[in-house]
Amino acid sequence: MKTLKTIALVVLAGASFALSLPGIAQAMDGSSPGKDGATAKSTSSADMAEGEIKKVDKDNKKLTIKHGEIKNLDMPGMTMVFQVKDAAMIDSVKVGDKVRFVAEKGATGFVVSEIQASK
Ligand SMILES: [Cu+2]
Repeated sequence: MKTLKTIALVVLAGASFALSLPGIAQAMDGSSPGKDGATAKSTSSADMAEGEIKKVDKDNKKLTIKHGEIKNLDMPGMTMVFQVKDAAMIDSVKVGDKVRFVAEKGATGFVVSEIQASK
């Protein structure tokens, strides 16, 4: 009788251990949507072009940027001058900074509408 009780306990322990496995698997699955969400976020920042600040012309509110491909402008990588949409952008960068930015074609040339330091 005592032996039977011991066996029953071992079976119960085994069963609860087995039950905890799907629980762990579920917890791991549960973390996937969060990871996917992060991937989706980095996809949207992938729309930004990458570049390096070559020259800051504060007086004329212009930046010379050596940039990678700019998909929305169908432009390959090159070094060129951009105007900035907001004068404060001029103060937010310095020569040598690696940046990610969004450029638009304006009436008088290409304009940086968004810029951020890249990591
Ligand atoms: Cu260009």
